[in-house]
Amino acid sequence: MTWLTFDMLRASVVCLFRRRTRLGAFTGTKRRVVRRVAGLIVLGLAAVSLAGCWPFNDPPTAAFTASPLVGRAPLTVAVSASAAFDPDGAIVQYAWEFGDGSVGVGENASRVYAEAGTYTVRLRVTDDDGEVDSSEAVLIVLPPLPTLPPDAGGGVCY
Ligand SMILES: [Ca+2]
Repeated sequence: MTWLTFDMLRASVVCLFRRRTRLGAFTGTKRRVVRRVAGLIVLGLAAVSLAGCWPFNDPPTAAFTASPLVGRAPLTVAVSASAAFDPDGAIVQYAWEFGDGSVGVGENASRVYAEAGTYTVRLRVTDDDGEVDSSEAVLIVLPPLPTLPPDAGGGVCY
């Protein structure tokens, strides 16, 4: 019986990189053991890669819709991140900044803008490996329509 020695294991690793090795020092059964160990190492690395254990991560993509993008105050805007995705996992966090100092969480949210102005809404998504992506959209909130004074006398206005 041939035992796997440190020299044989080292020769197997060296053999993987196609460098000159002391494989010639082994004969017969020992040479076959070295080649089999090298083959097992290659198969092990391939199995780990295929199982997704290799430490690679595809980043998420932040995409969202906001509706409406323009309107008069007070304007209620609904945002949805249903178009955001992670190609090799899942999105675990949705964070919103509404551009007026307020924030929100969740795939869907809404915000009422009471003041006229231009606001930048930002979505930030985090995937299950902790990688982050963000996206922005600009909203325009117009001043409210002026309110007409009530008709004082019920007369005819010219
Ligand atoms: Ca990912």
